[in-house]
Amino acid sequence: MKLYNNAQSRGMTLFPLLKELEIEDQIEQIHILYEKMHQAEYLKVNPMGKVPCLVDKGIVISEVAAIFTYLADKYMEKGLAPALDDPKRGAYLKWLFFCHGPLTEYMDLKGLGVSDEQIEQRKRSLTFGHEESVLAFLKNGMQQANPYLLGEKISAADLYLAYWLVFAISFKILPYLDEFKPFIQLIGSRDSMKDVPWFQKINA
Ligand SMILES: N[C@@H](CCC(=O)N[C@@H](CS)C(=O)NCC(=O)O)C(=O)O
Repeated sequence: MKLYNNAQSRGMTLFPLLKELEIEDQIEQIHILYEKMHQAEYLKVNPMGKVPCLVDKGIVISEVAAIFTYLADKYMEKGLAPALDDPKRGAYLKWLFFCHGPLTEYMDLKGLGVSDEQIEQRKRSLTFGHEESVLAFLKNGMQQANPYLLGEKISAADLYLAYWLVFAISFKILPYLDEFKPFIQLIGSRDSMKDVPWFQKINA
């Protein structure tokens, strides 16, 4: 497999997953400079001109959540994805796609400094609705985590959510609420997360 990526991109969310799946040695990492992403050579791989992008035997998978889902399913025996007939599969997909859609849209708009008034005016068409819904959804999920989102076993959704949470908290896009702490500390204590700088930053 080839993973087209850039160390300053959201593609870094995938590294803990590769470590947990123990497949780092099966993936050729291809570093793409931002200046090259919209040039013909890379557009042939991903016409969106974006990273990350995974290519597995000619199958092209762009979009971080799709890559999480694809890899966790491909290596299902590693236990990071519930089986297709496992009732936990619904919550698993919900969390992966909540992170990919509403949470990242919210983070992008907050990071750009879009005002609360503008968000309020567009709340019906924004995928996250409004800020209180995002915070309430996250708090509720964290409170119900036992200790992971799906219960006793960690999943790829925990890795993806924890990465985005610590990133957003580090950049003061989200507050570091008490409700988040047990979950963040639990995921942050894993070997696969030790190179993720945002964990150290929020605890500094
Ligand atoms: N929806 C895509 C977004 C990917 C994305 O926006 N990647 C950025 C880096 S974080 C990128 O490649 N930017 C290059 C560009 O737009 O020129 C995903 O989640 O995978």
